[in-house]
Amino acid sequence: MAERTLVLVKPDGVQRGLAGEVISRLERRGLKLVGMKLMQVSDDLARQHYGEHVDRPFFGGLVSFITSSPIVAMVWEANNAVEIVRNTMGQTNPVSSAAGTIRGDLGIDIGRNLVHGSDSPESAEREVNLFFRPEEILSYERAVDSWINE
Ligand code: D4T
Repeated sequence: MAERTLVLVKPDGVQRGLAGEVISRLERRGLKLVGMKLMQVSDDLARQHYGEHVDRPFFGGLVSFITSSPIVAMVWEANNAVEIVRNTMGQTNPVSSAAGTIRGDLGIDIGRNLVHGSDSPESAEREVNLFFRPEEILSYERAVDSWINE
């Protein structure tokens, strides 16, 4: 099975009407969408998701931001999906994100960086399981696949 990764369009992305733009960029790159929902993140889920940052000074702001308004949670699939999504999103801080990336084209502030993508296959598995039940992730064939992957 191809690698899977979790992508979130954060509250700023949904509020700014950029969810479609994010989805479109990932679709055009060639990744396959296998799970998607609009959801309100609970305080509990936010704390689990950002658990590795619990001791950082920005943790409180991160949790209150991600729970402040709905997000779009997605699972995308491809060989090397984690790395491909990370480089499509650009550096964490939009100040340093290359033009042509989601953050480099659409953002200017690290606290409003529009999207999240898992940072390793291990994180991806943990995060996909946090946000999705197994039956919410679909398997299907795309007729175009042989034009995307050799
Ligand atoms: P996410 O998790 O949002 O995809 O971000 P990254 O994986 O690219 O980066 P991260 O885990 O280091 O940071 C998580 C989240 O915290 C915000 N943040 C980060 C912040 O507000 N101030 C900071 O100084 C840092 C390092 C942005 C992303």
